[in-house]
Amino acid sequence: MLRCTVLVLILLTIAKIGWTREKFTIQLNEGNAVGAVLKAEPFVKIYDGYYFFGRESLNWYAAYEKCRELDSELVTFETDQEFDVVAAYLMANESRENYWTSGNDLAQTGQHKWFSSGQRISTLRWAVNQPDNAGQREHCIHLGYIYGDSKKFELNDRPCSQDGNSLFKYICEAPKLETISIVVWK
Ligand SMILES: [Ca+2]
Ligand SMILES: [Ca+2]
Repeated sequence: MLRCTVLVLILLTIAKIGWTREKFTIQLNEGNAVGAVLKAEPFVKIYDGYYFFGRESLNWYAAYEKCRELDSELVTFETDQEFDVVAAYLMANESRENYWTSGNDLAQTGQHKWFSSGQRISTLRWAVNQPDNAGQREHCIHLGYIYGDSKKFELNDRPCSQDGNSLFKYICEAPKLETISIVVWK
């Protein structure tokens, strides 16, 4: 009799679980999927990224620290399209300054990677003959008008620190946005 009662209870429990539907569902989407109003300051929206243009001239490490203070990192150009839209923004604002990116080959000379992602740098935006690791001491990557006759922004490697001619402005990039949607039965 006891065994029979337990069996009935188990069957009832299974049946109850089977009837219970989830009360809510959580869904993650890339970007601002619902067009929410965002307060992005001090970051500026350019295409689908958010950037901050630091105005102090710093070595690469100090620039990285400044970005971390904003919960961001030095800019990483995952695509040349991203490089182009940021460069176009700077040109539209008539800037010909130098700006640090997250790129470097500090871990292994000649293996240039984006520090924020660890991904290899594959770009067609290097200036002619760069990166050249001039003087065997250029391990951090910036964008700027590299040569006297340069007509556009390009990438170059320069000493990360301990060089008075490598104190540059910097671009921080905010983390990618995600939208969390919670759908509730009511
Ligand atoms: Ca990026
Ligand atoms: Ca160089």
